[in-house]
Amino acid sequence: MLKSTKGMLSKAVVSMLILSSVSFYGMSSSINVSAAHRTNSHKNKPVISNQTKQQPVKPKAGDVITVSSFDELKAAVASATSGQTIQIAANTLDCTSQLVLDKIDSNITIEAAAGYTPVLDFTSFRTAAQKLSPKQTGDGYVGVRITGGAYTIKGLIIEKAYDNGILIKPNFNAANPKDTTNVGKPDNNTITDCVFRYNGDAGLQISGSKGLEKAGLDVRPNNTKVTGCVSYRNFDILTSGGNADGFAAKLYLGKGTVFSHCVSAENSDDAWDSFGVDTADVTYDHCVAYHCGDASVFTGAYDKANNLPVDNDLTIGKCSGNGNGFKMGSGSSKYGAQTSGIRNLTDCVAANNMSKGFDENNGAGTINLTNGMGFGNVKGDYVLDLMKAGTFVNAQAFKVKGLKQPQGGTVSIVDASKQAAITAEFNTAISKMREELRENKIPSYMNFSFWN
Ligand SMILES: [Ca+2]
Ligand SMILES: [Ca+2]
Ligand SMILES: [Ca+2]
Repeated sequence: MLKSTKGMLSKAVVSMLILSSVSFYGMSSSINVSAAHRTNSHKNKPVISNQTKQQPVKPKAGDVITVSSFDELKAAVASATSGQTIQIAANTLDCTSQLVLDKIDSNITIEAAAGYTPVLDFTSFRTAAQKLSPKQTGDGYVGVRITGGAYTIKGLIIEKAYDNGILIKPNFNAANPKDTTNVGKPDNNTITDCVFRYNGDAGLQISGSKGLEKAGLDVRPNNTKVTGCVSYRNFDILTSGGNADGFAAKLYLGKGTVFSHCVSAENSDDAWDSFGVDTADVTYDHCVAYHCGDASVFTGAYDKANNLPVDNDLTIGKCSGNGNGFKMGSGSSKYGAQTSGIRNLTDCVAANNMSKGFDENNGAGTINLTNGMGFGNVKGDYVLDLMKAGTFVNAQAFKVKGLKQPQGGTVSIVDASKQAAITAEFNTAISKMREELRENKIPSYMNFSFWN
């Protein structure tokens, strides 16, 4: 972040009077503490006025810290230690700056408190950032920035950041490229049951750093597990929609990236994008890539034409993104050699994307697929001719047009008599998800019956 942004934002934060309660629940003892304090005197951590002992309580491992404002969340994130859980007991947090999670092997959980679905709304941060940098976003403007490891984030809606909703990526010190003191170690992070929407770049991005690579430092994010997440209507308006994927596990990715039960829908660019990931493997289990890259979504015309309620949260603008579903790699480029890792897909659907459904994007490597369904993808449901089929079972498409099978693998065409029922079951699931999202609920997992 630019220094001037920091100053300006912290002034806004400092001017707020926080009246709220912070509670620490110990494993064996339970201490409820009320705090009514001004953040200007205790900017970095919530000071606990303990009702029984008059000393601040230092939470022990295993404690749950409950917060109900963005300032409290930031303070708790700064003070939390291994084994602690931070619970958010609020349905909306007004996020005035970036949330940085930078502890190495943190073993810290940030989650919704029971009965809440917290929306981390980054509008305030975005508005300030737009004033400072109206033509360009960047890592400093991401909503949640994870350079640390072993964080678990669960049950949150992360929206309206100027750049990514969440970015998992090491730090690079451009002034001193060999400096390793603050690079971070973005391994073993777990993102569960979260929603990313209306952000100005990919909803969730997981990347290494070009600068670190050039400096010969191998710090690529390993073992990111993403489960039950929905990423939709993200749109990088400043770059005409060409970058905002739902899930971008791309550019110098490490090992062990797994997406399970995730849906990527109506993003300006691709549903999933693994451009420039070298030999890294990526797994997609029960994932749905739906209707990405459609410019009419971002004018509002699509909703109008389909009798959907007006989406007042949408970023409106001119979009010319790519619109692939599962974009699994890339050819050789300035970001490295042609991708050559393994892609594992189980029970995955790519539907109604404006470009290709299952797409190698000039990448190679092995594809293991069990149960794939592709339909309505404008430039072909499967375009995989440079990939080798490992296990390749029950890959289905609605039409032959544009189809390119992997080497040694066969895609079958769904009988015309069965296509309407598959479409109907799928559309019902999408409608249900839209309804849940409108009500600020974390959508239920999709499970389809049409594989056989
Ligand atoms: Ca970005
Ligand atoms: Ca693109
Ligand atoms: Ca992309």
